[in-house]
Amino acid sequence: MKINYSKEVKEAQNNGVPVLALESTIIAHGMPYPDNYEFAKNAEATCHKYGVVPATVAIINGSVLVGLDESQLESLASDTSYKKISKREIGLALAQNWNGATTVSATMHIAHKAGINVFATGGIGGVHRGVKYSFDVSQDLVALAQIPIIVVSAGAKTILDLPKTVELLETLGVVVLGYETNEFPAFYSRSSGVYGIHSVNNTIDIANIYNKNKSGGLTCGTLVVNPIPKSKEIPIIQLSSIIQTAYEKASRYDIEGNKLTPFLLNEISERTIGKSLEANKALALNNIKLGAKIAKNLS
Ligand code: PSU
Ligand code: MN
Repeated sequence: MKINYSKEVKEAQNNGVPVLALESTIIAHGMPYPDNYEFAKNAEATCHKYGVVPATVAIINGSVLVGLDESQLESLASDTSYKKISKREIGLALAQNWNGATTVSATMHIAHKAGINVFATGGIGGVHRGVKYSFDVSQDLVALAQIPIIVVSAGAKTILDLPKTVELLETLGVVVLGYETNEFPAFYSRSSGVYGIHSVNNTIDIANIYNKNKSGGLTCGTLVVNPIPKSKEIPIIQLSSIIQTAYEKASRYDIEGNKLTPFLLNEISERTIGKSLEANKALALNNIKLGAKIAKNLS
């Protein structure tokens, strides 16, 4: 796979400057325009402010890009023809010259091939509610089991079945490190009532655990879950009925497969009058800050 590095990423790698991978589905399918463009620029600026070089991953015209310039970021944010590319679609996208935004699973794969070991995102995909009927489980979980990089997230949304998501992460052999918490965070909310993860209190520990996983020959990823800042949190109780309604609407309109997550996100954003969008931006930037610290500890 040919990887096209931005000049800045290439230089950073040659000079031992830490690089932080970022995904592009959160931009193309996770937020509306122009908020998503502002967010993407803010994400890059936050990386620079915290001493790491941003490497946003995307596939443009069948080329794998690691590190985007401003016009590429804007195209990703505003051009609605970008597909959502998970790990299984990488080869397809390259063979058929697609424009596509990469999900957590695809970004993990590309970042790992590009020699980057830390990746910050918003939330990971997981086991959907209604899995009993739909069998809908995100490829992100499988990628976490297979690709040895650090993923920093705010947990996963309560649009998912969080207890089953955490169980499956255990089954798949993925270590989950709660940053200053032993409770799996629920994206917009700091708490979920789901425990069964390990608490860590500093980034040096995270870097050490990752290094031990690697030297121990473990090929799984290291998942760091970082709760949303308190000031931006939306308590779970305010979200439950909105999520319930969004699922019912999705089912009425036969929305399923990879269309489901973007649909649910949009419904929630509309019904919380933008509050969820603000929360989404804040938690993603918070993850970038933590990811930057980890990347610096590793370099
Ligand atoms: N969850 C969010 N925001 C997102 C996504 C998930 O809160 O933008 C995106 C990520 O790119 C993730 C993908 O990898 O959705 C998972 O999609 P699916 O559930 O179809 O696997
Ligand atoms: Mn799915």
